[in-house]
Amino acid sequence: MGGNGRSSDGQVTTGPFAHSAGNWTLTVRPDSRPYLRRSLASGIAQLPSRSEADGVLAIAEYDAAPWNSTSSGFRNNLEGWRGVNLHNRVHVWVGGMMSTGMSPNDPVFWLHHCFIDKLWSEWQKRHPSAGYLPTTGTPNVVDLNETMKPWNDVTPADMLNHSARYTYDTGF
Ligand SMILES: [Cu+2]
Repeated sequence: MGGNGRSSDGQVTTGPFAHSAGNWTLTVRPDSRPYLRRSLASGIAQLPSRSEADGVLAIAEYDAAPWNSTSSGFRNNLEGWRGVNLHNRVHVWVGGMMSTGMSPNDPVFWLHHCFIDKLWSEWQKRHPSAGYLPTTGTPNVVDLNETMKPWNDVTPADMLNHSARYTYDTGF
């Protein structure tokens, strides 16, 4: 993954994504700077802990009204808008591009999001009788059988069982 960004400009100068070594020129970027930037542990000191992740996995309900960033439930606690802050905190901890809308420029983004998806898979196994919410009739929210933008041919229900496409070694 390479290292931290240097203090002067946040540029990652080590590893396979070091632009200064001729690698990883950013083509979709917010400004003229073509290099990957990080600032590890400067925005927040600590990454989430295992016990914090376990606490979120223990939440039995997937989501709740009003279905936004104030909602209780697993989704919002996993995303990090409330509670111990799992997903969002990792973006802030890595810093640089990861704390912006350009976060997919950092290969760490893909590992991070894959791990969030793994936590979702673990949550499904821990709560087999729970499921995606809301199920139906919720204005301005994607219900279980409504299509998701931008694809318009995939619903949350289509994505609940991912095992035909991939699996995780979830350990239980
Ligand atoms: Cu993210």
